Amino acid sequence: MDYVELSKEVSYALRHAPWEYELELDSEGFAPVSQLLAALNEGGGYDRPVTLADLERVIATSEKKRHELQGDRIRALYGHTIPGRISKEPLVPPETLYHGTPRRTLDAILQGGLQPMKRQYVHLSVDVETALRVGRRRDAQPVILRIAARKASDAGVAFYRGNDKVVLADCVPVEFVEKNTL
Ligand code: HQG
Repeated sequence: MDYVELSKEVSYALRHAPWEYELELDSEGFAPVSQLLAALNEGGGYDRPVTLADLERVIATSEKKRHELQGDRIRALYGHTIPGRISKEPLVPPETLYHGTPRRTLDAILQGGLQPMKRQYVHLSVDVETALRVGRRRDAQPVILRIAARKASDAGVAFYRGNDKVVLADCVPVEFVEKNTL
């Protein structure tokens, strides 16, 4: 079983295209595990039928906690692009969060603040290392932005729980964004 491939397909189904898998997500983004397994196995892309134990293994061994099993349901914890916003648990953020982005987007962000772009929420990192990893997906030398998260929260910007490394937010106005100088 190719667990990286399985993780990618589960993310694709739960974040971007549940309709391709005949999944109906509830308001928190959960789908029945049985429906997901049926759809994955109908696709036939794996060397044997995918089981619940395989999904558990993907979650347990992945370097990022992207998915969550709860009883007989499963969801993606962040990253959604589907229309209709998945509701997330609000939180009061720490003083500072970080965002890694390619150098080429810096000017646009310093003009318009952090926008969710194609996703439902802005994705922020709890530490510089995580932000670097996010930024390096698109640029070998990404810019790390420091977000005055608690100030933004006090000013009314909503923040939500993603996973232990990722905090979600609505748009972050530019006054709370600064280039990190570590
Ligand atoms: C940028 C991955 C222009 C933003 C990662 C980013 C993360 C702007 C890009 C998660 C902008 C959107 C999400 C503005 C923001 N003008 N560009 N005003 N505001 N941007 O992929 O945060 O491995 O949607 O800086 O690790 O890069 O898939 O967001 O560069 O946790 O689990 O627009 O996805 O996780 O890109 O990544 P994305 P992201 P997984």
